[in-house]
Amino acid sequence: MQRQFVLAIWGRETAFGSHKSNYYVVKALATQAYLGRRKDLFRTELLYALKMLQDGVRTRETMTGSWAGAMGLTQFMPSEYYTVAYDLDGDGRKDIWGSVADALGSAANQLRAKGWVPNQSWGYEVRLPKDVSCLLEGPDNGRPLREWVKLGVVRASGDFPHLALDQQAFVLTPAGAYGPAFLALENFLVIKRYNMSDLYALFVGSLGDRMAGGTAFVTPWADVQQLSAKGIEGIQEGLKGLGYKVSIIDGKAGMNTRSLIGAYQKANSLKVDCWPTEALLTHVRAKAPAKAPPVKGADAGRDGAAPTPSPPATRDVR
Ligand SMILES: [Ca+2]
Repeated sequence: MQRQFVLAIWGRETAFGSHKSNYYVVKALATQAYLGRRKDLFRTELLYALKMLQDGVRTRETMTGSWAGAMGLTQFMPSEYYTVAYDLDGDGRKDIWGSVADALGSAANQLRAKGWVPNQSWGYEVRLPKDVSCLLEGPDNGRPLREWVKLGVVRASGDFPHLALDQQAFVLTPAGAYGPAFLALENFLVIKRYNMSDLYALFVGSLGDRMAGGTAFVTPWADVQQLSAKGIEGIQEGLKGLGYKVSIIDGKAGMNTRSLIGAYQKANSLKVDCWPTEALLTHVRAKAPAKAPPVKGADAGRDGAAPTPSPPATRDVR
């Protein structure tokens, strides 16, 4: 795979090794396996972490990592150490903590295992024509890049590489109508499998491009207000109640949620910007079928509860 993207992952995960997280990984994973939202996943990782101690890969003192148990220069979970860590410097040890070659080789091996398409980019910044709006966002509306070109999509700077025209691409508008738009390719989804976040994949893809001599995004990000996770959950619940295909109610305005917001706005003759706002929440709530009144004592306070603070941005979910 192209070297600039693993370099970008190293930069994003640990600022090229300068950021050290010092949670004891066994304790961090045990906590997540007991209290976290994805207990099964973390229980498996806990067992792999214990195996690492048993196998002498790390000691009790050096078994440190993020709050979610990710370790080393490119932040690997314990199971990934056993499946995709790679001894690139050839000294007989897979040292993702102290060897830059091993850490970058391991990240490349991991991306390859997740389906990296050789010699393909992650995507391109584009300008969308009027009738290709944000509600066409996401892989479900994907089609070959040359068909997007026929619909009037142009690259923000320069032309698309000729070889890319046959590749499957989909629209990505991370800030709805209020920021740059992209045509994303399969490798965007591969980076997302490394860390399940659109903005993570965009960060890594764009940083890799810049390292390889590319330029900054042409379209600026507008200073848009972020609706709270609770508010986004309210919109997701409302849309689901109205029959929209909401894939998961998680309080995050991802591709699925943004495009459904666009569909809802279009159906209700609102301005189509695919962006969750307080006004939209009110609009959806007024339309959505009323919930049954709460039963006293049952699940008390769920709706009034303070939003759970987000954990620090680090790699745990894929
Ligand atoms: Ca090595």
